Amino acid sequence: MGTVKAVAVISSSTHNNLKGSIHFIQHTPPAAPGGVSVTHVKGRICGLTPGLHAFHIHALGDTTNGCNSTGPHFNPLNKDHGSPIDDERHAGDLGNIVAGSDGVAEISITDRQIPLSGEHSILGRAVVVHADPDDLGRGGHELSKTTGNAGARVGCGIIGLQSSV
Ligand SMILES: [Cu+2]
Ligand SMILES: [Zn+2]
Repeated sequence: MGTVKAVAVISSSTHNNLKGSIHFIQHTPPAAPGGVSVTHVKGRICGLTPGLHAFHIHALGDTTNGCNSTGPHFNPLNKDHGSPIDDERHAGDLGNIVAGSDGVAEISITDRQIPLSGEHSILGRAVVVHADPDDLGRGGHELSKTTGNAGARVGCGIIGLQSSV
């Protein structure tokens, strides 16, 4: 039993006002291989355009070329892109967040495919927020099944371990 906490500080190399922080909390790591752990994702991002923005875990914690070097969606099970409630989804597919007219998105997500420990841990990977909505694999665009056709990566942050105290 225990708690693992992580945080990602979101910044942007293209949008000066875009910033935020995202907290990850996993209670009770899985007892056995294949055990399901639930991760709570909470935070806020400011400086977005109002409306829906795709929100993903990308595979790499590499921002040497801004958010563009964070690799593809985290996809340890080799699936197609989808919505968080689909069986066919990337582990990193967290759907859309919504920014109000003030440009602020409040985020509160619970997900079972983004553990902070074990083989498929998201520690050291990146959270990415996009310019456009995620079509959740249903848009019929050539990119729907890989990226949700979500457009530019406007902000990102690397998921780092935080004190659990
Ligand atoms: Cu993405
Ligand atoms: Zn995806």
